[in-house]
Amino acid sequence: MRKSFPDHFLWGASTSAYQVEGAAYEDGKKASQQDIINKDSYQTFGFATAEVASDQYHHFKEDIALMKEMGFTAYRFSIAWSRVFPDGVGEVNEKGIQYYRDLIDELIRNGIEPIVTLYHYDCPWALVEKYGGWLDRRIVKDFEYYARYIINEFKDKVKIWTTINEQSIIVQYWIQKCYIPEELLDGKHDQLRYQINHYMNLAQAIAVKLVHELVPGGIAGAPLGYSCIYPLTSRPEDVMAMQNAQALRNDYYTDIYFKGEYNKAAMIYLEEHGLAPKIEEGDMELIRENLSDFLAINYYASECAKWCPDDGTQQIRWSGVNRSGKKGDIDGFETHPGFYQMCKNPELDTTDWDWAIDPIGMEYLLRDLYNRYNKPLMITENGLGAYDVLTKDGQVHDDYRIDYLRGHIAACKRAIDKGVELLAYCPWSAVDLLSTSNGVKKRYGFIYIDRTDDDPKDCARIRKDSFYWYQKVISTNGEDLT
Ligand code: BGP
Repeated sequence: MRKSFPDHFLWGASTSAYQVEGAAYEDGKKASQQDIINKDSYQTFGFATAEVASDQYHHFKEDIALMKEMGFTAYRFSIAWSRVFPDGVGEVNEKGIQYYRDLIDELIRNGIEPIVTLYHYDCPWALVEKYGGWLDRRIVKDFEYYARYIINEFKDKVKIWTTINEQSIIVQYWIQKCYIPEELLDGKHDQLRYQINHYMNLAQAIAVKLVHELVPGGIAGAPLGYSCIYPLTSRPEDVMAMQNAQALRNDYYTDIYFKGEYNKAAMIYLEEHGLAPKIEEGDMELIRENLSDFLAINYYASECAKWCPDDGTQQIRWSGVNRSGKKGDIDGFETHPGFYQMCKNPELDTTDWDWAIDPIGMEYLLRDLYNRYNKPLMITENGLGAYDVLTKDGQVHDDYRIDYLRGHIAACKRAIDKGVELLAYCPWSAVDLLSTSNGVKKRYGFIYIDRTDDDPKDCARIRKDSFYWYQKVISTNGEDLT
């Protein structure tokens, strides 16, 4: 029986294009919806824009050298659609695609396996202006055009493809992840959350199909935002609420990827509440014929659910966000009366942004997913968002991050010991980057980027304590976590 990480286990970290690259309007790149969304959150909350981010566009060789120094054998990153096709479709931007050729070649030269994500929240703005982006079914065809080009371009160099990032999170937090016009934000339009997700299911199935057709030995799967869900108490009502939450928040996605069908309990709930997506003839066949090879899991925190009666006192609401970074400032919990309500887990400590810290949750979900679908798993995100302090002598003592990662890597190891097939551990994030909803002061990286929300400074790279710790973890293939 295996009692350690397999020899070929992939160790690395993750980022996404708009959160790390910067150069938002350079060398022919045009805006993505994230350039617009982040410009707005700069004005509203003072969070950094995506214009410079961590400036990886100009620092990628330095970043890859640091990754190599840490011992990475994999790097998961995404391709910015509007860097390659500034208008979403049509003419390729030669300088844009050249950036990714250079990035991938540099990774391979350094013995680091590129794990590419095709789409990470950054729809070309030109498509939003043309027809509303993901609000319109025409995007599926345009995504296919883009994905075919990228997969074909890198078919000999990239073997592991992740498709559309975190469909589950896009449904929950759609305004941070998709540009949604003001007039659609009044609750009457919530069905569109699931409609967008249905279009993404079609696009993701097409991406899997293209990888299977074009990439010799290639494998494809979705990177899903996934949290295990506990019942608040052992009262049977809370346990049923947990099962309902599991159906709508998790199985609704994984059943599509691995069974090619929508989870029944979740779909019945959506139909009863006018939220179900419109499905056209042929859609389910496309999905069924193109199942995923693996699941890429983005896990940060576990969740907790309790019973919520449908007695007219509460209405449907979506997940809350903590924008301030002060514990307890989360502005509410997802509620579906008669189905479930999410709540704080009194057993767990949280980050400053109210994300429950729970390494055992990682072990639980790995074992649960593997038992139910029997498919290989990867961790493509996991990490601690925290305020880091750069000392006067240029160091970052992030022992809290080391504690967090140590606990989660140990949990991966226990899951492997119980027979789970885990292929990779790529936490968030390689370098500090722009958070999706909290600017750059919420940091995740092994490498500190010297900038603030207001001032991009020179984005100098500084190794944190966690950098040296992770280096040791990798060099011992996960044996030494001290
Ligand atoms: C995931 C996203 C990432 C990343 C991470 C941390 O949902 O895939 O893009 O940002 O969460 O979240 P945040 O940036 O909001 O702290």
